[in-house]
Amino acid sequence: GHRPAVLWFTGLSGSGKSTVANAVDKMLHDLGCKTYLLDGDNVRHGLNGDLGFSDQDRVENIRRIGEVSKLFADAGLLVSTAFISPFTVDRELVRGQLQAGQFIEVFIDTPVEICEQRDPKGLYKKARAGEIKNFTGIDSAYELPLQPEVHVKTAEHSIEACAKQVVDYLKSHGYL
Ligand code: GGZ
Repeated sequence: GHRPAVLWFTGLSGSGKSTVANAVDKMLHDLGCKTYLLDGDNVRHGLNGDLGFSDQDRVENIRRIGEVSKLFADAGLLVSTAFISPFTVDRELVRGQLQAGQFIEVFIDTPVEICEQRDPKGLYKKARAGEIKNFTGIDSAYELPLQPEVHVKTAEHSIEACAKQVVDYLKSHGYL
């Protein structure tokens, strides 16, 4: 068995949030946990298909994801979410919606220079060219998590090691 919780991955585009979150979700599944992963693929196209990337829309994006995460946590699952979630106040609102200890902030701390070098979807290039406005890390803010429960550095460790770091946190804090 396991205790329910929300693993809230936050970090820049290209930081490796989704990749690490997917690896964590698979490890937890393989350990026999009931899990669910929320990411851009299953949320921004559906539930939040009406939202863009203005500050206001990002706030609403995170608010809805927080509410959905809470429903899954109430159902007893270990939820992983992978969204930039650039604003501290919005992340803290989600923390406040959940029961004590159910919000685990996982900071995917990859320097913007490295995210821009990786540029897996060519979005930084477009942002630099002015073809995308309000791009996080270029012309829209990313507020650093000050006291994340888990601080992950993808530029220094393998995906496997980063995922294991998160799972080890869950083990050492009695979630697993
Ligand atoms: C940041 C953007 C933008 C802008 C499109 N700024 O690397 P990706 O492509 O797959 O991940 C990014 C994703 C960010 O969506 P989130 O829902 O995580 O953002 S937030 O939490 O801030 O609401 C990127 C793509 O969408 N994308 N335009 N302007 N990322």
